[in-house]
Amino acid sequence: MINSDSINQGLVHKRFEFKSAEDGSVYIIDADGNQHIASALWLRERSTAEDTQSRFNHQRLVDPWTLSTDLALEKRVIADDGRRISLTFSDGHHCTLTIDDLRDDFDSDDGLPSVIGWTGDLPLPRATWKAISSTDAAFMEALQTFLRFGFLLITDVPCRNGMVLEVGNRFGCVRETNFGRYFDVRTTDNPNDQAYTALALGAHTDCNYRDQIPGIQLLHCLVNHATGGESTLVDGIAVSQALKVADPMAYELLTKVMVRFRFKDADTSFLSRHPLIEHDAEGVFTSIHFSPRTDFVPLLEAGKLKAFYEARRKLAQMLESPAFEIKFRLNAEDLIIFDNHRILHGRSAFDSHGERHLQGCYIDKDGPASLFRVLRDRYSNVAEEIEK
Ligand SMILES: O=C(O)CCC(=O)C(=O)O
Ligand SMILES: [Fe+2]
Repeated sequence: MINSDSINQGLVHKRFEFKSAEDGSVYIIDADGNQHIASALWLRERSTAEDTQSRFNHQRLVDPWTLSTDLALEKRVIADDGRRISLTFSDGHHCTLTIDDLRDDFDSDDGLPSVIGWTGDLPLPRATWKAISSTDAAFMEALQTFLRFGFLLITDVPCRNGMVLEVGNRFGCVRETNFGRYFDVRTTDNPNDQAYTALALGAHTDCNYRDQIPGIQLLHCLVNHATGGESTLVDGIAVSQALKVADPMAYELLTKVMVRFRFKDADTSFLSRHPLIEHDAEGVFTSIHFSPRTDFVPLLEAGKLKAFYEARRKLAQMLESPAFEIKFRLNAEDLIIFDNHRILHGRSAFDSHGERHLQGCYIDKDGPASLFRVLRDRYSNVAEEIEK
């Protein structure tokens, strides 16, 4: 990004458009009015000309690394509205780009609704299966809610065996795991996971012992006559952010120490290491991995180990605090879908004399985001009405 004073001094740009400076360079002015210089090679890579980009699949037909880094612009003509530019390059290539071809390059939300961190007072975001399964508009609204809050309660989901797969397939691709394509959550003899008991489960994320941790989980309630067994959800983004503010050193430790997670049964022996909180190079939250049933802290030097244990306790206390936790009862026909990299789930203990039966499955993390973009592009007039 360049200083906005350096070209077109004093102009306030509300629009996303092309501009060219007197020296012939091309600038892109983003929706916030920031001005970005665009090099010839950067523009050339994005050429949509038929010999460069397939019109069938939008994939490139040339290897962009073979283009010269000294490539220059011979000619540029910007349409009056600033939304289209004709370019001729020093290698003889010619193309026309519209500003929409570059929109993704300047969208920090990657075309998705902005994420909203939430605390314990959030009213449960909900939608009905009837609406979600019958109209694209209702489905898009449900996707939007899911992407913002990281979860959604879907009601009126018929209590059929395996129905959770139908809902999973609406939101993306079902991810089969060692628990099967879908699994029954009810008390069993010799449970290979504590989910299949009547014990309380504190806030946790599932399958941290996998290298590829399933991204999204669905739990569909078929029967709930149990006393107890209330469901809980906590937003890992809100809690991590609060911890970072309250105790930056604790937060830092939790993002650094690789914890070993383990799962074993007769046929399976998974082991994987993850920090409890992960963020990207810019410090933006990417995931949380927390399961006090399956984690093993490495034997660090004594002082660091104590500091880690204190940091972990702080995190755990926040995760179980009513300030952050939502508590509700899942009844028959209710289904919760949640981002297993962001939202922690749990349940209170229940009296195993009353039947409680859920069915669960996992789907890949990026399914809902992909579907949201497809629907946005298909009904772009609807998408524009959705406020960012
Ligand atoms: O019983 C529940 O409500 C949740 C069980 C659970 O944590 C799971 O199946 O992953
Ligand atoms: Fe779980």
